[in-house]
Amino acid sequence: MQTVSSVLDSISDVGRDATRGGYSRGVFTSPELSLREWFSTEATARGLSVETDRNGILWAWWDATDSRDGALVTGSHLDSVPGGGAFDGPLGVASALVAVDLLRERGVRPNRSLAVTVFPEEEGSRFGVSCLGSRLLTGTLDPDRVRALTDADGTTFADAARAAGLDPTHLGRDEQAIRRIGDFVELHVEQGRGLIDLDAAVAIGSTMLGHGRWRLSITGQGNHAGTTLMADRADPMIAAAQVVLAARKIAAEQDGARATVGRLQPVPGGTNVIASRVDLWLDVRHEEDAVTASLIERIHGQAQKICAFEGCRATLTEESRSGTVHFDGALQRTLGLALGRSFPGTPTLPTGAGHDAGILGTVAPTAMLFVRNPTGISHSPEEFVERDDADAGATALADVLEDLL
Ligand code: HGY
Ligand code: MN
Ligand code: MN
Ligand code: MN
Repeated sequence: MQTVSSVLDSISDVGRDATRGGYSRGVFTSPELSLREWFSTEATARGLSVETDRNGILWAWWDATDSRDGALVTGSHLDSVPGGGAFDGPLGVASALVAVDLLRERGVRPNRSLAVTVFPEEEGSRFGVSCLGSRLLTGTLDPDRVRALTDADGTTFADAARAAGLDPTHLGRDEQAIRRIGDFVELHVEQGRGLIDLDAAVAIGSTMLGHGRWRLSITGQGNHAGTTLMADRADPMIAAAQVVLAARKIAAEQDGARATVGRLQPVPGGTNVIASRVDLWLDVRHEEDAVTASLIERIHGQAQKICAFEGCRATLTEESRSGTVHFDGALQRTLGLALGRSFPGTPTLPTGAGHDAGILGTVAPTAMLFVRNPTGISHSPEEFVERDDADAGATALADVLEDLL
């Protein structure tokens, strides 16, 4: 039987990013499309029947009963951040496939169907909106807005989805899919230091930090770097630099807050050109949704003041937002009991990262399992999971699925 590591080894060359390091597997780009192919092959080899739904979500079915309604669903995502690690997403998918092998080996006869799923654009790295697939499924995103989303090259989501074999006119809330999700359990690599500090291989998710993404466009006066005196400039890059520092200051003064500018794009982006515009993206998170709202408000207010002083203008656009999620209590207890057999004393752990399980929590009970990452680093090539911990995760997932089937 395959181990999680051997399943992951089979995709370890897909989407390697020679420039950034790590992996760049944007949704519906060729690396992610080949991972979708890989998933279908792996699932089919396990006797699962694979379907793609209207929103591009892959479902691999163990049809244990004559209905798929109220099924037990597990899975994660295969898209990555640019230069991301090997485990964020794929660990959950590979562990679900190995958990199916374990259930079969144990001779488990499910009382309901089981589906292993892959959600598209969880990272929102190509089209900007995180958990795009699960937001479409639950109807919390306007399909017209999604169709018009564009990537860095100006390709629309509609065109990318069509090229991937979807009919973009069918995007949107999927009542059948919602009926089919009886419970959803997602296994994921831990993206912080929690399991290092707890000295445990596996934890049950307790809460998921609320988070939002905003685009701030700062316009100034593009001009020549040599002929424009410093006093005569309205340089959006100078304003942007101050906004980045202001965001850091505002978040640092708010207990538990996180504010990140990981992406900043000057236009036109010439070495000898004073930018006419700078776009930057704010990722702001806090456990209390009202605090997240006030943080972005304060950062925006500061940005307006900075721009007024620098002779620039700032426009803020919200790209996506999700409230803090408290995972389903009953499901958490079931996970605790299931893990009690082989993983006594499994801790619970809050996550600062967002996941599809958070979005799906609006339509079904959801829970998460986290697997130790000994570097405590994620969204980076340094993200890691030891082989034994990866297999412990799959065993833990199989224990949980067995009790829920
Ligand atoms: O951004 C996040 O928190 C997740 O990794 N998509
Ligand atoms: Mn991620
Ligand atoms: Mn993830
Ligand atoms: Mn010139």
